[in-house]
Amino acid sequence: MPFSIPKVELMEPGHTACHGCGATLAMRFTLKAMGKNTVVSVPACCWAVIPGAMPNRTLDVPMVYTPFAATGASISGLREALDLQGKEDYNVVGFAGDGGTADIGLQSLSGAMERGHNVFYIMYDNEGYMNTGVQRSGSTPFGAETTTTPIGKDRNFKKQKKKIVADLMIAQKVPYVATATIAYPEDLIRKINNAKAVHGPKFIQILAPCPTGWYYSPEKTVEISRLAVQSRMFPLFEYVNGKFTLSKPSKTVPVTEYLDAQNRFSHLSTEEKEEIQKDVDGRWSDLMKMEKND
Ligand SMILES: Cc1ncc(C[n+]2csc(CCOP(=O)(O)OP(=O)(O)O)c2C)c(N)n1
Repeated sequence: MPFSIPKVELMEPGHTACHGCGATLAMRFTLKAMGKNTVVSVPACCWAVIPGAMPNRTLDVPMVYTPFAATGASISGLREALDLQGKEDYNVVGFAGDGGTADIGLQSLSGAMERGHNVFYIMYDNEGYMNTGVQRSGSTPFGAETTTTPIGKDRNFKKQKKKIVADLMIAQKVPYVATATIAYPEDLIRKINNAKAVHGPKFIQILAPCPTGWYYSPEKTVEISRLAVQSRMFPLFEYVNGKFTLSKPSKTVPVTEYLDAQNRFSHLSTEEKEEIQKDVDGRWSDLMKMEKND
């Protein structure tokens, strides 16, 4: 297969992200696929500080800072304003964290998708409120330690399961929905290109591992992102106008390989890890059924 990652760089060196930040790679690959005619709207999140302080900015495309809850509303307005100016060829991209998407921004996202604006909403999923100090979000998986689910003597890890926003978007029949991760940039870029071919709202959830909040060493970000897919903790799929396609990893590994690579899960017992494996297996068979039923 020919190398398909565009050479264009719309993210300059000099950003202020932590070493090994998966969200930084998510933005870099997203912009490579989007191209120069792109406007990005970013709410309060790590990406609100990663571009650097004024007058410096690491992005070579216009960027709007938007209130935490308002990414969906912001991209709706940007789209309509650009269309009125005859700039239909500009991509309007909301680029928000999982807290800003699964929790506080969910109604705004859902409204924008329902109104049918021709926009992209990218949720970079680092599974916690990382910018403010690693608090749990609705998208934090079962079993994770965060600063609001600290282990302590009560073993107070997150007891609820991950809220999967891509599933909510499919339930809402958004015309284009996909999951992706930074270990597979060609898959991510192909999905953005497929999304571009769909006129209407598009939602992509990108798993973006976070060494600071998942408690692992920064050089392991790509490896952990790959393990998320191979362990099926984070399945990759695409849903285009009602047609669902699931990517089957060429190599599969038990969830313990993914869990044991990060200290946020280091307190889990064998039984708790087995519970996670069972849950992952159940979801995988549900996704396989979804593909068959299409
Ligand atoms: C209304 C409102 N509440 C709280 C905050 C404080 N705040 C800023 S960023 C942030 C966390 C964002 O988490 P997430 O969306 O997951 O993105 P990440 O930081 O992980 O990149 C919070 C709570 C805010 N800016 N506005």
